[in-house]
Amino acid sequence: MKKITFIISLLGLVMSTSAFAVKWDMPTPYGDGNHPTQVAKFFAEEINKQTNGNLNIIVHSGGSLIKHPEIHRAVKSRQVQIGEVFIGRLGNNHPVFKLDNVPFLATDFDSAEKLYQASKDELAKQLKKDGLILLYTVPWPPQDLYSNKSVDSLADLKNLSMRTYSPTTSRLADLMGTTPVNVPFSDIAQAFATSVIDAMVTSPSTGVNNQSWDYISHFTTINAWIPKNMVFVNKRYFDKLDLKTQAILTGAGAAAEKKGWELGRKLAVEHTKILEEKGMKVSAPSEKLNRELREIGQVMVGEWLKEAGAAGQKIIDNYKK
Ligand code: PCA
Repeated sequence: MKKITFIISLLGLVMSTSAFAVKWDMPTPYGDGNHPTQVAKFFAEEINKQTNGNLNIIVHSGGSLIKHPEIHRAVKSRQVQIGEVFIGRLGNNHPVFKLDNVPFLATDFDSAEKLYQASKDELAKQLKKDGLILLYTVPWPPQDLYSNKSVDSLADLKNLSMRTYSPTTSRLADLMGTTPVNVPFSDIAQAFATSVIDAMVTSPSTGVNNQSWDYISHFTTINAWIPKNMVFVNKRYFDKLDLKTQAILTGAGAAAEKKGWELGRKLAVEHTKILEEKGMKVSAPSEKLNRELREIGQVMVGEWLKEAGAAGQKIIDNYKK
């Protein structure tokens, strides 16, 4: 009798934990030193904890499982269950993804949050068309200008090669009178060292994570825009979870988003300070440069509205409300 009780309780134990545990792979594009990946790990740990290991999400950072350009497709085609991408990369799929990199529209965190809220429904709607559910976003600090000389006006950048990372930033490089060169995050140092690029617009965090002080001298705080990463899950996999687990996943997404936005704000300050401490020449843009860049911003918002039509106008109206 004792033996039977033992076997039954053992069975119960096995059933309540690992025997039915679901394992999900979560590819992320950036390495462990980057805050979006730290947020992804926090998100996965929360779910693991709250489900007693029944939903075990494994974060594969830095494109180790799937390279950045393939992650969206991999989740869409159910090769993996969940993943993270830089929103602006998908710019050619739909204008709402382009909006994430439009410069001089939302240049501080309060505005960026407002723009996110105004565009969130459209973002979720476009993901849904691919069978994906938006779980959370993580912003990068504002995008600033890295160069190897002081830049007083756009004339100082003329004909230089500018690193880009999305369709919108390629257009920006054009309008700045520079030559756009698409360089992935992991190749930045190499691209500067071999003179493939002379300048870039990205966050202070990118510089800190790539030790930019070793090969770039100037950092101008143009605060051009605040782009985001997003994490989405394939709906078919989400629907297979019981309701309680679904709620845990959504809840952990909300907690990750809160943490991500707090981190973005914090790192904007901390990482700019590190660049300065490491010897980069950090300065605010001149009035002339500011004016020239804002004019480009207006052109790009105009172009975006033309492309995005009524849905785009609605987002901008809501943002400006
Ligand atoms: N860093 C990433 C995306 C935006 C950012 O600040 C990059 O430069 O690729």
